[in-house]
Amino acid sequence: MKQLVMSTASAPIRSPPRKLQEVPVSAGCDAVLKAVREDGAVIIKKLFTHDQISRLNADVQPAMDAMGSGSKHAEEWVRQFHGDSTKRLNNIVGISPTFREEFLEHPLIHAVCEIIYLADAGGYWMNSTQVIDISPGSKPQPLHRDQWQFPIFQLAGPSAPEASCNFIVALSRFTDANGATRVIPGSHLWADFRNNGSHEDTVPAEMDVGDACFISGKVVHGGGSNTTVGEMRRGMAIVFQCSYLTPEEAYPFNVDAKIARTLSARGQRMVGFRSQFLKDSPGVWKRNYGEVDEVYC
Ligand code: AKG
Repeated sequence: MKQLVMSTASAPIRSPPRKLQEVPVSAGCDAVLKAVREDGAVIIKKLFTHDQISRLNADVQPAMDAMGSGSKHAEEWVRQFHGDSTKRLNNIVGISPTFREEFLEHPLIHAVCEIIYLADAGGYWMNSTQVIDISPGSKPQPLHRDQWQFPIFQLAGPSAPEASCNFIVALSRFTDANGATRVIPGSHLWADFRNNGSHEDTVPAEMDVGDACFISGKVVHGGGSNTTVGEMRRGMAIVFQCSYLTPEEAYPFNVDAKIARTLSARGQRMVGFRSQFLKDSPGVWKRNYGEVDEVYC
């Protein structure tokens, strides 16, 4: 078993690059993890084919069409985070057969997650999957680190285990102008994670359809502003986390058990239809001290 490779405690200090590194999907997980260890983010070229992306887009389109833009949340900062004219669709597992059968089973995604989480935490599951449409005229999303959902990790500094990681897949082209995700390379190494830097420090994750920007939960990033007149930017965030942390999406309440039964055992574990057996522990997310799969799967 390889040791945790996201740890950055002894990484040499280098000046932040003005462009994210790109690796072909064929380079494999060592190349992905090397780049993310250096910069906190990396673009994986052609993680998915155009055919896979167009089938996924077709699966989610009716739900995206039925959905209004912006947040109904009372608090202003949450509305800003959501984006006034941004659409955010969850439950892609329940909605899209293409996601369930192909995206959720991608070998490189699991190879990367296994290295990050197995030696360290003993297990991982999905935090959320969200299709995000950023409309023309949208302002930039406030900069943040994904691990801010788990405040103790914000206090634990750059060499702490990786709470979460995110594959942001380009379901349309991502350009500087249409709202490509903005990242501050190197910000996963900053000593003080209360500092989210500024938009001037960011670089756009420009991508072709099917590429993915893989980011550490420690790196500062956010959706970009869409300054185009008529070009929608569509991305999908697929977020994983160690399985001792509570996911954002309450999958077992969203995904029908009939659909869950069609998933692989690993797919079921990703969405809470199986128990989570962590390192050096009798496990969590159980029923009668046993596996939940006896009931659901
Ligand atoms: C978030 O919603 O937390 C994001 O970081 C979204 C990034 C994007 O839409 O490019």
